[in-house]
Amino acid sequence: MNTKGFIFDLDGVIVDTAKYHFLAWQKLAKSIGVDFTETQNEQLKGVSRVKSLEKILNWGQKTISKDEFESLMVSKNDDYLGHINDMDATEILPDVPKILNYLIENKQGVALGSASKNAGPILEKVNLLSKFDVIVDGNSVTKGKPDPEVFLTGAKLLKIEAKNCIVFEDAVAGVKAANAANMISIGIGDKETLHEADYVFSDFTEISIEFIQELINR
Ligand code: B16
Ligand code: MG
Repeated sequence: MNTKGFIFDLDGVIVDTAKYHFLAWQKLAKSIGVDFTETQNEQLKGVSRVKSLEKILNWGQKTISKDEFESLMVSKNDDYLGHINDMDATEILPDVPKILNYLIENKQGVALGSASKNAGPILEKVNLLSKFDVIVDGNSVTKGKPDPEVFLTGAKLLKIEAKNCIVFEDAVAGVKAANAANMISIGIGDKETLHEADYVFSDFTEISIEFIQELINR
């Protein structure tokens, strides 16, 4: 039997928390007199909290003290936590459970590969924690996406070679990380934005079970 490792990003792939990150960062940026667009926001997707704030400060050409930096990080996360507080299973993106269940029934490795330090609580809220053999999140890696560490750690914990792993990602940084790990990258979102991925689908409703089975058989 073929065993492949399927590694799922969280924000923007399993749940639409990418919109909450955007709202929280925009509010914070406004509070320090910085404005950024939805196109610029693509650069924040998949990127750690620290790196995201560094980018925003750079866009606004702002220099702040270390203490201020820390307190802005706390404000952003508090605001974000306010958004995710009431999340439940209704916020799981369409057809994600169908694909997860198919992989589990077919004894494939299933891992989470997220940059978020809030990944565990979010998976618990939407009742998906038990679907994953392995969780790798922002608390378990030192180098964020586009570095491949998060996905290579997932493969290692699944005990599956990187070349036998498939990554689902909505972020440019995440697709780059999957490619750098020598894994098959599947972009979830816009074809142009995610053009570096091996395959791109708008969402999981476009991914057939036949395609998943074909990935398993390779
Ligand atoms: P947190 P993913 C990423 O999660 C988000 O895409 C990114 O916008 C966020 O800054 C990062 O997690 C850190 O999240 O502030 O919750 O630790 O897409 O890799 O699942
Ligand atoms: Mg994401």
